[in-house]
Amino acid sequence: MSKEKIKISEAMWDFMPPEYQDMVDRATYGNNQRSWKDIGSSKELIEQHSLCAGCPESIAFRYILASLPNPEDTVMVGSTGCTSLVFPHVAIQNIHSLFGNQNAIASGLKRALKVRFPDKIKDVVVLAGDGATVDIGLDMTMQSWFRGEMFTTICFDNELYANTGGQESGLMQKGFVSKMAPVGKLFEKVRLPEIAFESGCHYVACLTVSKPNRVEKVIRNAVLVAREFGPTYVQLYTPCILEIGKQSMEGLDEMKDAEAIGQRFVAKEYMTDNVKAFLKEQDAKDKAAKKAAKAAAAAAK
Ligand SMILES: Cc1ncc(C[n+]2csc(CCOP(=O)(O)OP(=O)(O)O)c2C)c(N)n1
Ligand code: SF4
Ligand SMILES: [Mg+2]
Repeated sequence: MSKEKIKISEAMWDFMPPEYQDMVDRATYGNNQRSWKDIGSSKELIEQHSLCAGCPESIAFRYILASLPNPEDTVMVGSTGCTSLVFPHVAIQNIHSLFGNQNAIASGLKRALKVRFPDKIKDVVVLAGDGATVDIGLDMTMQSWFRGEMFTTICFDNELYANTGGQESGLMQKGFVSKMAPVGKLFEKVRLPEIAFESGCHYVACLTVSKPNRVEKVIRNAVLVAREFGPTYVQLYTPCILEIGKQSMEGLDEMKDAEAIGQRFVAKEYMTDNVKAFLKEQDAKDKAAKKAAKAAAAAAK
């Protein structure tokens, strides 16, 4: 991984937008120690966002983009919904797919990248809403897991169709009444993390985005496991503050309430035994690399 692909030729430097120049100078491309802690001090891979003020999807995007192990060689696949408003602002290759088709597109893309670049690591990461993942796209989502496709699926679970005004989704909680679903949800929230694990995902995590350390860890785990073993799935609670009647500063409290013991977003992880051993090894390697980087920084002072 390096900054090679974003480098600007000297003759063109002055013509490039300042955001791009800033990215070449200060983005974390090429940094093996990249982390959510870089947010605020280096150039982020998300420029701005066009979501509602305070929407938890925006901070989720920041954490994910800061945690990807190999952003320069990652292609993200999005789908229609609030998430799709953000992709035009991110400095990562991405494809907008027809609503619900994201896992089918990602399957072909990952296979094509493997043929085209057999000696390189190319990560594919799907990021879509719950309506796209669980309702309209469920067939494509599950078939990609059954086939063992080697990419990560991330679902921004806000428990409804936010972008179209608040229709009911399979991930909506039982009894919830929204603007476009006035009768109230008649059945329990679909247990997609468990279904994902039973459908062939090698690593599954479900959590809120209230704790950046946790988000970073699961995203890194999911991408690394998808490279080596097969499909992985991460479900993140990113409440739609607009639809649940919260103020812009109330998203964090909403997530903390939802992850309390007994609530529907208590953090959980599922993985196979092989993956457990692999991640343990990976953790040891990461710790050693961090220690070496610290020692090198101290020696350079
Ligand atoms: C093929 C197709 N069907 C339906 C739609 C209409 N549509 C746009 S966004 C959306 C719901 C998105 O919900 P979700 O995936 O949960 O994302 P959110 O907006 O909640 O983040 C729907 C049904 C569409 N754009 N294309
Ligand atoms: S409608 Fe909801 S999910 Fe969409 S940007 Fe606004 S707060 Fe976020
Ligand atoms: Mg949604």
